[in-house]
Amino acid sequence: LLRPAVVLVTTAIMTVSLFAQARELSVSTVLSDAFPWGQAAEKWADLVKERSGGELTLRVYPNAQLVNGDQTREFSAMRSGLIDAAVGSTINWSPQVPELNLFSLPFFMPDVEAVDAVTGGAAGTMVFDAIESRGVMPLAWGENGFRQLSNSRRPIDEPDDLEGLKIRVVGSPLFQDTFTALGANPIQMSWADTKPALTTGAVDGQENPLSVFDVARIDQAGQDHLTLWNYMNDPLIFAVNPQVWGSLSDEERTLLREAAEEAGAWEIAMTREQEPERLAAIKARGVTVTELDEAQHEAFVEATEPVHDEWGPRIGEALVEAARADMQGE
Ligand code: X2X
Repeated sequence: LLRPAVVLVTTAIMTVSLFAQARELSVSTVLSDAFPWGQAAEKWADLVKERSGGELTLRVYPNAQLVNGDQTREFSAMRSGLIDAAVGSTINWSPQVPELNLFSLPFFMPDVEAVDAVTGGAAGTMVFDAIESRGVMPLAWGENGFRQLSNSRRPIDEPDDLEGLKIRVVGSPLFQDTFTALGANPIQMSWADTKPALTTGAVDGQENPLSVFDVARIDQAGQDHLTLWNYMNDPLIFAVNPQVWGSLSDEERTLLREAAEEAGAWEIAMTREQEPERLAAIKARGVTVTELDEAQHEAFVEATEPVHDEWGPRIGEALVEAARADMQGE
């Protein structure tokens, strides 16, 4: 026999669970939590779980598995609701959001101060508005990092050294133009195919941040030469499908956004702090590291100027100008 008090309590619990159903959102990433990028998403998930008391949870799906490894379809999948949320790269989303090519303009943002000025400035707001206008709600910034060039053939310290080298690039048209301008032979492929292609020698080189080179052990694929040229920074963006966003309470939205901002700031700081030790580890494995002096740097800048002329209008001159002004502290 159930006593009335027990019945009341049972009913109350059922009512609470009916009205406050725990909700799980899928979060796509390209890299797993072996990398800072995946750790950013896991941090976001941890904070959301903790602060919502488990009522809202994020489940991270790494390796672009929700889009079968096709990372340049991640944005479309999030827009259509196939994916609820993502921590994604500006490069991978640039085919759908041309404004994101801003970050890929070669030698445009020289250092982390410039990156922070842009993401935290008027240009950053314009980029978030562009993402929203293209059907996804952006919440916060993270960072994959400055992308460096590696290859199996020779040290590279001038554009001529790239002549004829097959360089794997992400399937984003700007990269085709940049590496063509440098005299290389760019080959578009997904991240999933990259290490095998390097290992077999189907391609000679690739470009990725130090954390990716280090964790993925790109040196094991015969990539003996690494040039530190900081030619572009690859920010990450935490974002949510707009219907999902619209279905959340104000409280949940604040929670989700603040957790993304905190996870992003945490991951950006960590990524930057770890760079010196990663470089030391890469050198210790026998990779020759080439740094550019001013004249060598300038030669790369000049060789890639046509990319700016070509892409400025596609990105939007107003955005490019706003980014320049942000960097100059105007
Ligand atoms: O594919 C790449 O090079 C990676 C992992 O850096 C991105 O997803 C942009």
